Amino acid sequence: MDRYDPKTIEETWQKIWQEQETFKAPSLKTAKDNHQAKMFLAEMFPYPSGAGLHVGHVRNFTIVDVLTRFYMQQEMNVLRPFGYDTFGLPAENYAIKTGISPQSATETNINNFRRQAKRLGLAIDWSREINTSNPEYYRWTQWCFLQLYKKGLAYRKESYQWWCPEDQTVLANEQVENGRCWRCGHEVEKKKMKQWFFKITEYADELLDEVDALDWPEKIKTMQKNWIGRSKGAEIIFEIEDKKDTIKVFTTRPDTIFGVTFLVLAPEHPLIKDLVTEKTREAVERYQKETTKKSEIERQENKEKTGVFTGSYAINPATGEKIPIWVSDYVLMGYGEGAIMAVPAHDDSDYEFAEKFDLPIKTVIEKPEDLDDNGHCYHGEGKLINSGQFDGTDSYDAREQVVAWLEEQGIGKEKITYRMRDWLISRQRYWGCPIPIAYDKDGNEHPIPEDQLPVIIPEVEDYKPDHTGRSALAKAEDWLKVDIEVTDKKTGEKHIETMARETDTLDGYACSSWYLWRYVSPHDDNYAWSPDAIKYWAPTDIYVGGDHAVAHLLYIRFWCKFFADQGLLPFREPVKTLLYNGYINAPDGKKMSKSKGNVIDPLDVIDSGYGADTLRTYEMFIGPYDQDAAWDTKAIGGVYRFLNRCWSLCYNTPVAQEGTSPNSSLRNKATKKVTEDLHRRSFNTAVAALMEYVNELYKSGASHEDITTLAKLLKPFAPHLACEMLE
Ligand code: ANZ
Repeated sequence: MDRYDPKTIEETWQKIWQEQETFKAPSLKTAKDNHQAKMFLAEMFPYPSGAGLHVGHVRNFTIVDVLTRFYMQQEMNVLRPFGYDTFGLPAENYAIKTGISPQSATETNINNFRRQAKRLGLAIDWSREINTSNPEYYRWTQWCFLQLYKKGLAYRKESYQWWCPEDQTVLANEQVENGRCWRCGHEVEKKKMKQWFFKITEYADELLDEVDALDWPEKIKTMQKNWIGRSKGAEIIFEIEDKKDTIKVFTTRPDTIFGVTFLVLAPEHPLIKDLVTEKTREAVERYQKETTKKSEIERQENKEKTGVFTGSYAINPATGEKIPIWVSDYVLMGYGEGAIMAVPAHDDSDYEFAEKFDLPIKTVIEKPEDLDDNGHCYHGEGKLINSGQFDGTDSYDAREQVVAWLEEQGIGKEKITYRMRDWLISRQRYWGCPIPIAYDKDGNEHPIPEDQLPVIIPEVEDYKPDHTGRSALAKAEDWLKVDIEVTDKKTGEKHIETMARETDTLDGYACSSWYLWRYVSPHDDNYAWSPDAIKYWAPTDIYVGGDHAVAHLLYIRFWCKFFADQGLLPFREPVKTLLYNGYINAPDGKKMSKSKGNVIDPLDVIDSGYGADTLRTYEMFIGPYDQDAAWDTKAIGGVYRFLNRCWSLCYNTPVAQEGTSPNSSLRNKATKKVTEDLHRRSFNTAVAALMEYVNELYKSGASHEDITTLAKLLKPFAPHLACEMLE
């Protein structure tokens, strides 16, 4: 061979790896007997879309691949599996449009993804491939649900869901575009429906407290903390003039109680209907209806405040003054108590609201004299003023004193509130994991017995949700009926009752909340994860992804803690080290997207003659892995020339005699640098060091040993070429 021909080399080696199962993890027995350290690596498994792989996948997969091959070279017991996250809307929408079942479209897409992943030369243990929409897998997702259900951590309650009155269907958040249905463009509404939730809030404190100790990027840790959002404050009860009802508010600033000049309720607050008067009812109801069209995000946006007066008054317990009760969408029902005490002198939102509706503003915290904030509203600390017996107290100390004083009167107490809500998991969708629950004729819930799992998704003709908002599963009449044994509470007698299945499916994030553990025993029929295998391989040592900072990465932590509490996992954190990779953008620095026509297709790059080794090495060379980088067509040519030089050095250059050049010190230098760089995951500098090494070898002449060293160091990045050189 006198020319570097990636196509032939890559085909040859991919075939050898496949035949020899080169990357199969050692069996538990072998692994335990050889006393080598274990290393469990994984990428965030992909959603196999019809569009196939993109360059972002390649970066993500190659990081894991380089580390996998590196740790194999370091003689560790390495587990590097692969899988597909296959439930979700795209396949369902495609089915609604074309009639092609999600089952069959998914299979086609997986086959395509697998073929593409193989063409990258990934060092994957293919015997461990998993697919979340395979009944062999989702049987255990349903089992996980039942474990949470048994402990009261999966429950149903009424909640609002987007609804398109034109299409008569429930919509997911991402199907609502600017307040309109993505399909027909009709304005959407919120509809109250009974939905399933996971009680993630039960673990809020632990999820928060254990973030700091994780070997995860700081920015992800901060995002998780903010998402959980623990706030220490107080719950204060306000009496309503001429009414028995009271209003409870949550505040982080009880020290400002003397400055409360009005109350504001969220438009969904259940008390509103009792507070309105004949004069205000119509305006209030109109306002409530308007609000249902807005998402929480829109409501929190900084825009002009809106609201209506209820017509009723509350009493400020500190001053005894009568204060008006208003309704506004800047107060959210799902946070705190869904009601606030407004302190316009010291809170920005309240200030804007008071200005707009001409409500009184009363200063109760003294602003430091030298403070030049130009603003109208001082949120800092200072001495209390206009606050009766608390005048002169430092605001920070006053928080506790005011709460103690209110507590004596039975109208206040300390309270911790979290921004994080319970995890809404119901989807009125066909293409998801069926929730293993049935309802008797009185509507009572019954879990499907574990020995009747999996609840398999039935085939249907039409994938559209039905007109009551239920998923297309509701149309599978035979499937809907299920016989379940029940025990009569009074007599203790057992009998079989025919019930109706739940037609909601689980949020796809439920399926990915435990897949890392399935990898240790992917085809086990007796366990979701085998106890021996989980003990040896888990937790995951290195997990690589570039998305899902607060959703998926919080959910796997929640499930891990839950299953640890059930004695089913011997660890409380699922991922030791998290690497969060940056995105690859188009050459102009913009996000790649089909509509902009700037997408680089990795297979095009490979097939243009560069080959997978060049693509892989280029994507590791493009910049630090955790930063975004722009595709550079010239630079990939440079990487190709570099691999060509490696090849020529091996095949076309007269081999130098060992000992005739200063090779051994060069060899040691290159080995040390590349190894250290890989240990600290500085992939781009490792490639740069290899380029430098090759330049040196061209000058000094390369011996067999030099070329062997070069090939070994090159192998994690350009494995096909390196294997060929080693041969
Ligand atoms: C009075 C007050 C005075 C407040 C002041 C702040 C400053 P964090 O820290 O985010 O937890 N609040 C409470 N419930 C709310 C809801 N459902 N929707 C919107 N706002 C709500 O914020 C807690 C503060 O946010 C609470 O303290 C309350 O306003 C507001 F000088 O009460 B505060």
